[in-house]
Amino acid sequence: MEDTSFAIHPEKEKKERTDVWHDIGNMQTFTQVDAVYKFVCDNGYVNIRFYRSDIVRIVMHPFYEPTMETSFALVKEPENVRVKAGGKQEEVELRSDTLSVQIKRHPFRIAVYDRNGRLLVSEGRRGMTYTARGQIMCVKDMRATDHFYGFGEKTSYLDKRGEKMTMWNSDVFAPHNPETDPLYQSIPYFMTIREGYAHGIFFDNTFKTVFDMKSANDTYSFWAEGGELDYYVLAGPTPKDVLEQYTTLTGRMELPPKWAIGYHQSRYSYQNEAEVRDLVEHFQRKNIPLDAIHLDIHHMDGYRVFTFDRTRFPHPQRLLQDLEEAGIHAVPIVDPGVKKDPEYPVYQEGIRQNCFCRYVEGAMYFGDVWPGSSAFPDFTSRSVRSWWGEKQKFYTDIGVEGIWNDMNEPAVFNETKTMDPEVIHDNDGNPKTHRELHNVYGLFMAEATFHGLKKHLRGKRPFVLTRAGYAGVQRYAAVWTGDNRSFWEHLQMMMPMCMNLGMSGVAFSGSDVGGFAHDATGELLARWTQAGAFTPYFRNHSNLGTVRQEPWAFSEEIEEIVRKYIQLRYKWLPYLYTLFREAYMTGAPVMRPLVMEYPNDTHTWNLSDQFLLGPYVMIAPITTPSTFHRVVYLPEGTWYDYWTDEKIKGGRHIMVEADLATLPMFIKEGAILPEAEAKSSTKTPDDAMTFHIYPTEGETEYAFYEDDGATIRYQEGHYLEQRIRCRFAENVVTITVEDTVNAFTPPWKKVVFTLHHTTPDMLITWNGKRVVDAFFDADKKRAVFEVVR
Ligand code: MIG
Repeated sequence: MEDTSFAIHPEKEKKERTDVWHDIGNMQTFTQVDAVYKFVCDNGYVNIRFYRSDIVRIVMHPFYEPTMETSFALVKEPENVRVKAGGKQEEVELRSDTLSVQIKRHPFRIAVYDRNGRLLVSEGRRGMTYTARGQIMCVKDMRATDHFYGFGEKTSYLDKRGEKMTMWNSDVFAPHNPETDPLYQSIPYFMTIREGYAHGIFFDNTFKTVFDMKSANDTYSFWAEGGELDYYVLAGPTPKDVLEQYTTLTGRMELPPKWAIGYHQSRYSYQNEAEVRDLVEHFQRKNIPLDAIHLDIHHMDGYRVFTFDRTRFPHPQRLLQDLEEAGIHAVPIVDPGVKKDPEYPVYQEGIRQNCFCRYVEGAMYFGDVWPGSSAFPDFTSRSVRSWWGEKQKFYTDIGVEGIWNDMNEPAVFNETKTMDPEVIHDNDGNPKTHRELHNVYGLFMAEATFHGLKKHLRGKRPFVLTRAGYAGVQRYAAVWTGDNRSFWEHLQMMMPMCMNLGMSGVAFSGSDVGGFAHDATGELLARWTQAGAFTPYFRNHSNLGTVRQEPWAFSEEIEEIVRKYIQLRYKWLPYLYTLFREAYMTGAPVMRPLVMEYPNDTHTWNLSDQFLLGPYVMIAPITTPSTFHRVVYLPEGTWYDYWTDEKIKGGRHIMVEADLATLPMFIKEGAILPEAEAKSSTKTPDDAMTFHIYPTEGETEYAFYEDDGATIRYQEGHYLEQRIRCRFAENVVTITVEDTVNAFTPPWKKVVFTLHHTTPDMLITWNGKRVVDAFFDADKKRAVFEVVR
């Protein structure tokens, strides 16, 4: 070699650092082309475009004008926004009705203010930068009062100030620690809460990205390995506004079928038909509600997707029918890997129709997963997604309505844990490497599954559960937090994880109740079921080789407690369902950190061990062993202990006693809460609806939502919406119920009102009529009366 030119290989010289960060430099020109404001700088090109008056998009590329392409996350086209552009000597201002973008010329730096002149984001010594290798980074000023939320699925505490987080979808079986990062989902988005006001940034870049809210005292940054520096500033000013803005860009969930928000039982794996039937028999005999049983990978023939192992599951259709009669849905797992097997029709078809990922030169990509060497559908291509969608028919034909997508990071058994970054994705004729599209693989797979199911369910709502995803995943699937362990620490951690998923647009999330890996104990299962009963997604799941974790697996005492809380879940379904409707309409999460409702309250900023359901219900689980008390923070206002109705003044921390059978729960004054009866599954119609009212001086109201819980007819207006009002003044309680939308007739006719904290001398009226037959429970200080709808 030394005899050839190799001896003077240029790389031999390469001792200089390649990662020098170049500043974008000064603004040279500024032009407007239609609604896009274009800036040419010394070292880069920037386009700015308003999507709405409260959403502005900023895109930079160091070497050429930005393409203004968006990722698959975006569902929103820019609106016509009235913008005033003004150029002064030192800076350019772009002003909508809501935002003012102020751009300094020397050097090019961007600041965004809201309509009240409040500074949202700004750049100082550094702003937009890049390296010769095509990495890009944006550095923004950070205030001492900034707190950060969102970032999708991250371990550790609620407030991400002081954290540095990477987005690179990863299958992590090793214990999830506070430092374990990244996990399965990549949602490159966050919300800043500063002095009670919120704004957001969505960095729509599908390469590996890093958010650094840690390394500097007065700046934070977001970085990507490649692509364009493409981000949206969301104006807020409340946390709910930011979620409305973010989900305007990335979409909202559709309403799940009601069965999907019931209780799910899973294990890796229920191995055969007899085991599944035995499970059903146990749930029925023990009077424990159940809506879904998951079929993990053992249901397949040699882990070939869209097959059944006919020894273990000889009559899947009959099994599914029997489950259906018992009110139970089966949810089979479907992984992306398709076994390389010339006699396997799905593989044959995929090959013949060119559905699998390849290298740019044409060679197939194979990776090892459960079935051995496997090919991976290229979900970035529309035709492959519709092929995969058609495959769902294998399941829908026998009555399946929900699918569980696992391993879709994609996980591959090799050193890097995933697909070769050099694999090329067709991306509908706009080819890109896996390095660029890795983080969206799971999102595309969920899309294919969701739309395939939806098509074949002909008007019924599908349920999809996904492990991996990107921004926008909420449009297609619920997310569970993957392979946690039966550790108390993981019960603790699931709260901030799910709350931050909720702050990231994913309203439908949950953790494996009881813990996946490691052995659960009865006490852990009891406490986790208490908390899990109030997470949006509620599934007990455990790993191969761990102790059994079904509700009855430990002792009668534990079974009793677990039953009580699963039943409680069913009583609370109408309230939860109304919150899911809110998520569908506005993007607001079901499970909320306190900071969402009380952003001004310093105690809430990093409060990670209690959460709210909507604005009125506080859940404060016990998350340590042999512990029968805890401190609970109650924000300002008056609260009631859910179990005793004791009235408690808020704005302080309180000490609460809670034996193993008690989950501390508190209701805020002014709440109106619907409650159903416990039942064996959501298949059983409600014959009564109870409304609990916690009166407050003056007036309070609640918008109750109900529909058929199964079809998509609600999207054409077939639902019931009731406005329930309660006015309370000088011992007179005035309740009015008004159907604001009456296009669905619920099965229940009987309506029960329970007024908390009343006295016998109170005068009650309902829809203008004096209620004379209210029953007064002196012990509980409750007045109860019944009417017919
Ligand atoms: O790596 O299908 O997170 O819920 O039971 C194991 C078997 C593959 C990982 C999932 C887990 C599931 C398991 N899967």
